[in-house]
Amino acid sequence: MIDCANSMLEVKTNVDILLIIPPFHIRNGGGAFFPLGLGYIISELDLAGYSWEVINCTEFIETFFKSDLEKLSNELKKSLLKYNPSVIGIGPCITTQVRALKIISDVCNNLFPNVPIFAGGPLASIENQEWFFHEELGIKYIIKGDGEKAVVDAVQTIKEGKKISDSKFVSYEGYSYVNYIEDINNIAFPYRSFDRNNRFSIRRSKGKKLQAAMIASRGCPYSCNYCVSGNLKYNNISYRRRDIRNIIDEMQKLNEEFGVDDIVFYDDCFFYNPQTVNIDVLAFCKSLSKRNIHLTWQIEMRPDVFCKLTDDSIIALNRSGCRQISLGIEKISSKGLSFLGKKNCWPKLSNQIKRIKCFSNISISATFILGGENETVEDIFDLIEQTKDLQLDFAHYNPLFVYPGTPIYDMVFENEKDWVSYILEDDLPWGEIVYETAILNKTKLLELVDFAYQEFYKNTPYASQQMIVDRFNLKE
Ligand code: B12
Ligand code: SF4
Repeated sequence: MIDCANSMLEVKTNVDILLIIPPFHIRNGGGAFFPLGLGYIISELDLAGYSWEVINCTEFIETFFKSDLEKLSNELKKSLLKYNPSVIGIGPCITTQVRALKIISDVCNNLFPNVPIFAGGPLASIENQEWFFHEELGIKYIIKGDGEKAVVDAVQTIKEGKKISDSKFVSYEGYSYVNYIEDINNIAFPYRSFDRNNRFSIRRSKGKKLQAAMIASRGCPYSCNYCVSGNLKYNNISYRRRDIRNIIDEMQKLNEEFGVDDIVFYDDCFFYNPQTVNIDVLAFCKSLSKRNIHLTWQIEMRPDVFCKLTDDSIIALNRSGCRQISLGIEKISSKGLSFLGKKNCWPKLSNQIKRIKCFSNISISATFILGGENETVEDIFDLIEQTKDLQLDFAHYNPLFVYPGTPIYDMVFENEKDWVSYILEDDLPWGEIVYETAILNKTKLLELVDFAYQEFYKNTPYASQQMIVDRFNLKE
């Protein structure tokens, strides 16, 4: 009996590619769903007829505390031993995952010394950060930029018995290739499963509603000083948008085939152009209304674009199911905004929010950044007071974080490698680099973030809701 059980355990599944999703350190306001980028890659693998399996490390741990990292190592080993992969792909990788990525790469390199391993995602696509994968993680190959065609080609190359470096889409020391799909309408929709409880690309069940995430564009045409998205340029082009028809086809498919009735668009800029925003909004809403699909949706918008919305556009958005607009306001003072590389449209913004609340059901949420060059505690108190007057439904506060690949990184660090030792030596496990000054250090900024949440939510109807209390760490 025992022998039989052991031999059954030893049966391994052959798979063309094993995909490993690195975990997050979940902190207040955070969460994780199946990454769309990987969903896109899986669809292309399916079309090409390659087999794949996913090990989703967000299912093993939710923090990067030492005990959780040990658990990650153990659980990953157990899962990996079930497979016999031809190639391993790790990603999407982002900077905050350094601690977890070190463990994942160690475990993979030890268990599969002869299997080609590559990594991809935003961190792999940042210029001058290849060294992190090669030197810190011992991963020889990375896929920069759009992964769909590159991953398929890499698998095909291996299956043909060649070396992974024979694929021109894969970068390694001494060779760099940035993948870029010019027409993103030609990419298959991301893989989703029909099962309501399945983890594939369904964001969450919201009461009776089933919520999924979508992305209608790639990148951002702006380049704010603190943000990676706008500074990731593939072939010098930073923004591509799907056609309206293609976007609505995916919405319809989600609604009709999967029963999704609420969509969160994770685009950096869904409507990005202040000059044409009303034409763009009306065209999108008209096409959506014509399809007669009954779902609600939410988008993110830049405040300068939002301020240009006319009454007609607001009515059209409301009628076609837009239930929330999330604004990246970040700061209110001109000094603070100019440090972040953003425009000030403050006086118009507060009127526009009031106008929208007056004659639509659209909720408005906004993000704010605390900290920055010469910012004082008084500046932050002012910001918090002003955010309370804005009639926002939700507010999110974060300290200013420093990411490699951004102008603010170059102001803070001398060397493109310094961020890794900072993160590994930091007393907090979350993998973030807080922008500190002589006036506002990390501890003070984090205290102020907590204070901002307390202040904003204390007089709102949400203050008594357990989910909000837990999520924003509110004191009851
Ligand atoms: C949705 C999203 C989230 C979701 C999480 C998604 C999830 N999986 O659970 C949430 C809201 C939780 C989130 C959180 C965070 N996020 Co985020 N997020 C995004 C966002 C807006 C969209 C991602 C997406 O779907 N893109 C669309 C797909 C198609 O693109 P993609 O992911 O890049 O995938 C392509 C390639 O990268 C590649 N690829 C992807 N995966 C893989 C894997 C392999 C093996 C290969 C080869 C290739 C490959 O191929 C894909 C298809 O072409 C991006 C911005 C952006 N525009 O991408 C930021 C972004 C990824 N996030 C970022 C950050 C910084 C964070 C946070 C740290 C923010 C914060 N300070 O709280 C947190 C981290 C979470 C935590 N708890 O600590 C940064 C990452 C930058 C970096 N330095 O690495 C980005 C780029 C935003 C930015 N403006 O700078 N995020
Ligand atoms: S903050 Fe927003 S607008 Fe600015 S570069 Fe990033 S995604 Fe674009």
